[in-house]
Amino acid sequence: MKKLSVLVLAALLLAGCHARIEPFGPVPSEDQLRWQDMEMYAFIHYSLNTYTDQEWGFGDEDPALFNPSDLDCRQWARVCKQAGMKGIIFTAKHHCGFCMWPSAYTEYSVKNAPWKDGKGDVVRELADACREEGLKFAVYLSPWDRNHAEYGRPEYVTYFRNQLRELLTDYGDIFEVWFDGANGGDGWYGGANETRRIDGKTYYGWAETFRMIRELQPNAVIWNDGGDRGDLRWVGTEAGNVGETNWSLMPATGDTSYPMLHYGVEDGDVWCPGETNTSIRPGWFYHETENAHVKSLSKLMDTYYKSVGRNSTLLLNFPVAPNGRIHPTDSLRGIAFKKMIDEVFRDNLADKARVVRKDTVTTLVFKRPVSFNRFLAEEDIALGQRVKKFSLEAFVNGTWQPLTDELAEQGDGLTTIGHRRIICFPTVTATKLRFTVTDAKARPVIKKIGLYLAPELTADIPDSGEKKSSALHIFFSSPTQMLMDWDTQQTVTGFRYLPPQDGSPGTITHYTLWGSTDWRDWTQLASGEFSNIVNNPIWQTLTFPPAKVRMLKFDADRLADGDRMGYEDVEVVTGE
Ligand code: FUL
Repeated sequence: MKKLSVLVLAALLLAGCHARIEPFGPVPSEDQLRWQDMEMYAFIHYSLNTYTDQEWGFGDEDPALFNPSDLDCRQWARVCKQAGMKGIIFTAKHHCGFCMWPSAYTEYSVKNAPWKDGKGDVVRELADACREEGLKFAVYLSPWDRNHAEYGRPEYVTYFRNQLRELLTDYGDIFEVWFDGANGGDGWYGGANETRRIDGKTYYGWAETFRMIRELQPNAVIWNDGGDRGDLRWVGTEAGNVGETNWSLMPATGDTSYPMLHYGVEDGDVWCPGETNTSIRPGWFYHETENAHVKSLSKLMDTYYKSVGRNSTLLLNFPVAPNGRIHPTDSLRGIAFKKMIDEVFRDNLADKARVVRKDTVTTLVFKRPVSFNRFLAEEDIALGQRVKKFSLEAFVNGTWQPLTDELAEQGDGLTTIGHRRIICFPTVTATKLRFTVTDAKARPVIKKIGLYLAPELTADIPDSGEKKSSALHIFFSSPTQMLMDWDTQQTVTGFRYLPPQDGSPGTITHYTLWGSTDWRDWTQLASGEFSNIVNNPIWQTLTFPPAKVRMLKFDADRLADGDRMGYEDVEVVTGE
């Protein structure tokens, strides 16, 4: 049987080859299914806040502040695409009310900014750039508007719908409409400078607004945090994680508490999956002071496992800097993130196994011991979310060992699968893997099983070199390739390698060291042999002419033993 055999086989076996399977309970719409398959897409926060160093504008910020020197939506789209994002949701209007497109209904927009003499339209440029890069496009339109004089009165709701109509009519296909729930109260409100409270459930008349969206963009999904149930739900936090138990179901009506948002509701009566939104930096908008706090690769991977790996999508924010571009640190980190996801999931060991199935137990049997540390399962959610609990065991040296989720927070075993569930555990070497569905609402329909060996991801270590604020991040893109990157460009003059000191395998005897500023073009800095390293495993020092780099690639061209590079320590020598 060919490659896909194991997956299809598992699906058919679990599903029962002959019988047509009836859906169970609430199921996703076509649009929700298509949206879920996007898995990762980007948020872009950019507005007057970018120029006032704020997270929330008050509504009286001067449009004259909007004059980027180098605004380049194509750069945003290219970065997002290379970071594995399938679409972009743009803050067309944030709470300050400033419109990033020349709305016909207000003067508070790009048309009164110096940028392009008031003739510019950021929404248009981004929609076009997305289309060119093959990305989907979507809009964030803040219901709360701290600029508008009529906010809190019925007139504002008409204004809001008029704006929405412009966005849904003039910019092509929109895959998602995002209505933030924040309604902070005080604001400029046309000069009134007062506090206005509204009831987010009733004031905006959501049912009417939803009708309009369905009519103008019938394939868009609606994210609504403040009122009527949309097609998607917030997961109750902006930290970048959803509950490990994550049902894609919610009650059709009624209040929504944090546990419901975070874990879904097992017996909920509508399909309403979670979207995990978080920023690549601490804030949603760009702040220079956060340049050294862009999330590390290990933090981003943790976010991936706790969102996409928990039956959610990941909506990852990239702020735009005042010059009108995504900052290089954010873009490089985003690209490294995608490279690492590809690397982890490149080689599905389940393809090499014999699959044995009995009832709800699936065993993968290997001819010889294999090492792995990630398990993946996917339900065919078009037929409903069914699995409540499951277990994983590895057959190691003649005994079955339970595998537990090392990212677990709840501690009540392995729960729920849905669109995709990824379990992370320390590397085991085993001849069998046993996956048992121990509790389900209905007969499980598993459409994919995966088993992987993720490269080791070391912690981020502080760089002892010239730039105090710049941390060096080290990770592996393959068993024989180490990658290192910094937040800022460095001048590198040397590299040091200390082989394993405890006799473990992987000592590098032949190497090549490369430097780059963009992950694309690599310059060879050094190549050769570490002579006598096996008999005398001491620090090896490479020196070369000063090179300006942001990342290094260290290839183990030949190993003394083993098939994975080993090291006790490495050091980079920076400075002229
Ligand atoms: C929040 C907003 O208040 C933030 O400014 C940001 O837009 C975030 C995505 O949603 O509720």
